Amino acid sequence: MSENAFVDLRSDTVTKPTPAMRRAMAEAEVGDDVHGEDPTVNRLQERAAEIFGKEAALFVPSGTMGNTIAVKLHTRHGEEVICEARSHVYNYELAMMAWFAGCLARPVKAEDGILRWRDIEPHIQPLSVHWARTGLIALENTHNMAGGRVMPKEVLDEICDHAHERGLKVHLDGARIFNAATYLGSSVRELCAKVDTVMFCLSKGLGAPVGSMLVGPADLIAQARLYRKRLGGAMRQVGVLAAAGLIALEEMPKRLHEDHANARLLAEGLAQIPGLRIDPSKVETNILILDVSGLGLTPDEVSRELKARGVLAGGVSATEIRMVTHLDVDRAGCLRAIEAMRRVAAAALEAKHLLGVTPA
Ligand code: TLP
Repeated sequence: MSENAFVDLRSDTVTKPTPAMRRAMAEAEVGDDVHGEDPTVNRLQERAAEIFGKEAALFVPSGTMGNTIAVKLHTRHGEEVICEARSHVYNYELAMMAWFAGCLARPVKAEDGILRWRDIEPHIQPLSVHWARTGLIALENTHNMAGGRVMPKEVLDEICDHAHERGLKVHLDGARIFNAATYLGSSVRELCAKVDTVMFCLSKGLGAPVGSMLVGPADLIAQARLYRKRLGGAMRQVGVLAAAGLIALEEMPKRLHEDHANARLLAEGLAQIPGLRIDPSKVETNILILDVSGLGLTPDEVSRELKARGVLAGGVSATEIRMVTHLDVDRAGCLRAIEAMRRVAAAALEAKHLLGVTPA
């Protein structure tokens, strides 16, 4: 990375395709995927199904579309979807489950974002004179806005077992499921063995420029293909994108541990800075969420100051900013980010002192 380039920690969505991806894209064999004739897309779908140990997979343009289709597949209009209160499907998809599937989210808050069966069970409802029926449980692993926390396999399995006993399906928003598997030293196949459908992103930590996959039973994926068309997501010679996706899927999971180590390094450095609050032991994967309220600045003000010092990060609440490590940020970039934050914090605390306010 050049000295003058920004250290971009806003998200792992900002990664640029690698040279190998660009070459594969240029050379991709293509066909009309609406007719199922794109060999590169077909290979990507087959490999995704194989790697996850499910019957079939569908290439979709975005994670949001994958989740949207999954909610629609498992529910009927007027049902509820149980999800964690900070989940992406509830907070960051423009009320898509209401708009497309006619469902209401039933958000349940969980410590560290990790829902357990005991949190979910009291919210399961049969259809009654007042209540809407629970149609689906939607989980997220890793949990983005809980700071990339990992849901352990036993927790996921327990939810699936109980849900299935009750006749309920479980969809997993596994946008970053490879990060979860890396942290647990497990495979995505093992981790997702009991969920009914899983969406994962090729375009985040795995570095592809575009694309996500929805994986599950063949009959549901066939139905998903029709919903994708309705949403305008059926594409034509899309093998040019799937070619990058194949490299993302086959090669990139191997390096995610580097992003995790960089996030931990970042968290440990930031934890030393007066006015900031973060517990590095809770940084399990590539996301960290930092409380900056002790500086007497808003997250937007901190982001502006960081940007002036060559570091990009974004606010995620009234008091917190999020930093995400990825392919295009190395250890040196993380050290630069710590130094930039040290200066921002020192200037903020100095200003607070001059105004006669005691630093937190
Ligand atoms: N997350 C983005 C933003 O939308 C917040 C990010 O920068 O982290 N599930 C999860 C858990 C996600 O984090 C995201 C994107 C999605 C789904 C949606 O994926 P896309 O952006 O491909 O629609």
